[in-house]
Amino acid sequence: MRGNNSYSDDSPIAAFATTPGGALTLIRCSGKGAIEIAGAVFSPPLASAPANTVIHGWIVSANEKVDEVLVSVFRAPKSYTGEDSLDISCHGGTTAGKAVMSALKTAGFRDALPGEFTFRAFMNGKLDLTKAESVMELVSAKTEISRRRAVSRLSGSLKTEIGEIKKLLVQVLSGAEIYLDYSEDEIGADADEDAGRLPYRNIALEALLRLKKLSASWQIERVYQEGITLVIAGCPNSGKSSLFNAMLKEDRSIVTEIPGTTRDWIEAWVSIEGIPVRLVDTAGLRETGDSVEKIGVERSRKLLEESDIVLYLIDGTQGLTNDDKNFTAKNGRCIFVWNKNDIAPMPDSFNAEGKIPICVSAKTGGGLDGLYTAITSVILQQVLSNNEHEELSAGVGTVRQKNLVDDAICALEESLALAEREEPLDLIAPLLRSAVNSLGEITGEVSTADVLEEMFSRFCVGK
Ligand SMILES: Nc1nc2c(ncn2[C@@H]2O[C@H](COP(=O)(O)OP(=O)(O)OP(=O)(O)O)[C@@H](O)[C@H]2O)c(=O)[nH]1
Ligand SMILES: [Mg+2]
Repeated sequence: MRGNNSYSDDSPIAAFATTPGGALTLIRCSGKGAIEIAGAVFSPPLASAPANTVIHGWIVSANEKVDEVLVSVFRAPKSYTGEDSLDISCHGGTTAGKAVMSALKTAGFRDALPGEFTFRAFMNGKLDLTKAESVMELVSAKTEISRRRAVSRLSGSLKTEIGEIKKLLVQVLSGAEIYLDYSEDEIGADADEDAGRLPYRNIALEALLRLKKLSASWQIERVYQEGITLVIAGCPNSGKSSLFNAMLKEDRSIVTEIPGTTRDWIEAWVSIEGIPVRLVDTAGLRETGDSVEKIGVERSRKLLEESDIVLYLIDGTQGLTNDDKNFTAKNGRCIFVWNKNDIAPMPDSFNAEGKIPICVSAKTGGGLDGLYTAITSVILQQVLSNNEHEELSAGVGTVRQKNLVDDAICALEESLALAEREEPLDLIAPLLRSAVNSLGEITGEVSTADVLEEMFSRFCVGK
């Protein structure tokens, strides 16, 4: 429950579907009596408007014209929510939409809660939970690949995979239950050869394998959804801000020949081969008496601790300094970069901590492609056991889905272990049922009100 409103009613709701200020403002309305209620503040009459039509008219409140609008009318069950719904297209700017919304609320609509339209679509069987969650993923996708992965789930790839695995488990479960309901004599010659342990054990193993693949997919999905933090570090003047700007393709960070230019860190999101990367430029690492710079260096060190990957810049004109050599932070996650290669090419036999740096020129952009390849390969090495981009296939898209897949894996592994020890089937069957239920929760066939409310409350209003 939120205030007096709850997700689980069908009262008429309204919300802005666009951010006020653009050329048009779109207001979505849905719920019981939505068309009649909107009709009370609309001219001409709306009540008899056929489904899937667009009606031109005016929002009228207290006998005063509020705005000239287009209203798209959808009738239950053929709408996004499955309820009677309207999309009201108002004039843009900041005032027209607000005035229309105020008229709608006077007529009887209440503000929609976050994700309430999609919640209703789910409750009315319009989409399963994996699709509902992918709607949110799609809205917050940071790169083209993130978007494509979300769309794959929206079009049902995860739902299909979960459905198929669930079918396998149900087969194993019903096999076990038959043995519970009838004695072995009654089942007789048709008995599975594995009857002493677990009927359909091979099918259970196949389900387990597919579940493990799904669980592992979260690591890569998370990278594409949430991105990674890449911190550029190095001595003052090594060219960190220049590299930051070059990767961003924008003059965002101040560059000068004076060491100690960057004091406070600065960040921006970039896409590197489709992976969302939070790029952070930091103050050059050095001992300093300047109190402002000192705070900057402290912040740099803290950011280094939080980073997923460090790009450590070596100033080509200086070579490897003692400060560079003293740099110990997380070398495992550190990519060494030789900068200023345009004026100071890297000597042939050079290495830093046994690693050959990537040569770039932040000034000319030379070598950046090689740097992107190195970054991508480190990211993928961190999240994948092999070094290849996984094919775009069904993967889990949220922590909730991943946890439920893991619950199913645990229950299934335990049931297989019990079967191995020839424990009775009446101990094994409940575990199999629990695995089936976990999969049902992923798609929403089995769900509780509080889980649903928690999930949809993370959506934006109007979705
Ligand atoms: N020739 C050449 N000069 C570069 C290159 N990268 C940076 N510089 C120059 O090096 C100087 C320092 O560059 P910055 O990007 O400000 O270096 P920084 O590491 O951010 O320095 P601090 O913020 O002081 O720690 C500037 O004069 C840049 O123009 C490069 O690839 N080639
Ligand atoms: Mg700088």
